[in-house]
Amino acid sequence: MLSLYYYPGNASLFPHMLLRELGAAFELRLVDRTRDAQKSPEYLKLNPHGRIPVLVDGDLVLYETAAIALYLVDRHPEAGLAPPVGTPERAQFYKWMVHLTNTPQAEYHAWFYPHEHVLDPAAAATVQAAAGQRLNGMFDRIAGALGDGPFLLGRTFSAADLFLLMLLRWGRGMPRPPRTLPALGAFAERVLARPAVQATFAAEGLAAPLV
Ligand SMILES: N[C@@H](CCC(=O)N[C@@H](CS)C(=O)NCC(=O)O)C(=O)O
Repeated sequence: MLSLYYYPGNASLFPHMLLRELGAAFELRLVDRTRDAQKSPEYLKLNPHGRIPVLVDGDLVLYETAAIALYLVDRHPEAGLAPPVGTPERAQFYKWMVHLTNTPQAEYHAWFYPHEHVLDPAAAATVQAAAGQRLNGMFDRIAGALGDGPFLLGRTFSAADLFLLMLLRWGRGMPRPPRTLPALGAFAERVLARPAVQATFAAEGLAAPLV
């Protein structure tokens, strides 16, 4: 049985959606961020960085959202949530997985936690505003690449689309939420309509607005 250590709406949302899309048997283990459980000695044994999520599969303990997703799609090739290994389509899938994790996902850290990016607390507001501008540019370019899609890889739905949905959700409180870009708004509706995605949001108790 797989165990996913999660907190509602956190980076664990993506692997949680993916587990449901794959039809895998798994259990959820709440990491109570309200009590800083992600920094507890027990949790730090799973992820010394004190970050959510972690996936446990038998003896395997895995952190980093993108790595967890890549592992899961490889374990369930029959689900077709990633193109076959060694194909140009698989290369594009890797591109999106890596881009989403090291560009918008990383930038969100400066948006949500600007005080961790400054030595002078007075500079935090400027750092946050700059992160917001950079995120806007990133989502403009993602929207341009997506076009009418309907998905990041074109006609084929993949795990990368779940990743993008989570990142769109994280921007729902920004001055210009990414869903306001027509291509991204239509994409979000498309992915949110999937039964596994709806089940995930319900299980995490996430209420509207979802993105
Ligand atoms: N690169 C990591 C980042 C994970 C991450 O930053 N998770 C956040 C929640 S979205 C977290 O655990 N924050 C708690 C903390 O930093 O104390 C991944 O993708 O797994």
